[in-house]
Amino acid sequence: MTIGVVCGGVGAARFLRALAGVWPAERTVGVVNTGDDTVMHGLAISPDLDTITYTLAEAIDPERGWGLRDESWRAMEALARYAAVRPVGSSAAPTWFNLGDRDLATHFYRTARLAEGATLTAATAEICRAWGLAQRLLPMSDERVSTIVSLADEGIEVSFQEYFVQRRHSVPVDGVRFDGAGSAHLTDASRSALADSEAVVVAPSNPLVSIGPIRALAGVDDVLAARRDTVVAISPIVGGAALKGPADRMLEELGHEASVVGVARLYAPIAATLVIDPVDAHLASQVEAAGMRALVVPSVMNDPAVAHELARRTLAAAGIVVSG
Ligand code: FO1
Repeated sequence: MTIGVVCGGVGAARFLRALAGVWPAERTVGVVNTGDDTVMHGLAISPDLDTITYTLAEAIDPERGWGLRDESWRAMEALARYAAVRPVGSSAAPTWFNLGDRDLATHFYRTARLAEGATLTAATAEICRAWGLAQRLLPMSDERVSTIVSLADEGIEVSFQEYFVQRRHSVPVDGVRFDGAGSAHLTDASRSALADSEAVVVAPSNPLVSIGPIRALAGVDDVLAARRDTVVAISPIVGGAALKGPADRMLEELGHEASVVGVARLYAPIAATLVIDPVDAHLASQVEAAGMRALVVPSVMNDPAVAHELARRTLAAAGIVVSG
């Protein structure tokens, strides 16, 4: 009996960490967004998988929310020498995407294993084992799916990291698409996690660019819709603002409401319950009008006791009662 968790990055990582307090980690499976994945310096980088791995290993940098704590940046500093001689038109030596010295080892390993013919699922399982994780983390697909963002002011499309990191997600967007999603497949393991788990939780991640790429894969919405009574989503929008990142602005820019009601309209087809924070309790009836049961529970996970209770009540909403 497992719990499946549909995951983006930081919010999902924090929820999985809390879930480990109420549900056995070895019976927890995360299906993780890989639309943010990128190649830098020829290295395969999977930010959401790594954010979750490092968080569950208690190795994440707590302030940044990505990368390793106590990190050093000697390789990035050394790269500046080459950035200075890079010819016009070359993308060699990108210095806008920061890779810490110890974090590089993860990307070296993943890249080498993929070059040997391993799947991303296999490489991820090995990385999780190296970090001592009991949870199973699964990339949503072993095939490449890339989140592409249209920038309203520049009139161009860029990769997710060019939007998120290079432009510090501070520019307006007027479109998002998931390149490759039409032909990529949900892995069998991920499909089983969504179809066969006792309950599925949609983590408090960006509904458009973290959960969106997973839902863009054929069959995902159908699998979740078929069991929607045991699917619980946690709103990443609290009081009209994103817990982290640009979800609030993105929702508005792309024609949705930046509120728990907007989130409910997106998730109603696949989940019966939306967990909303008490600051949004006055919107519960509108969440219900959008087709979801509203469960009011403190959901800002900056206190371990709050996170623990959020995990416990989220499982209870899916019919799983755990003690403590
Ligand atoms: N986020 C940043 O804001 N700046 C960075 O330089 C950066 C580097 C980076 C390197 C490896 C990694 O796994 C994640 C990294 N992130 C960085 C975070 C990441 O790009 C985003 O938080 C996610 O893609 C959004 O979920």
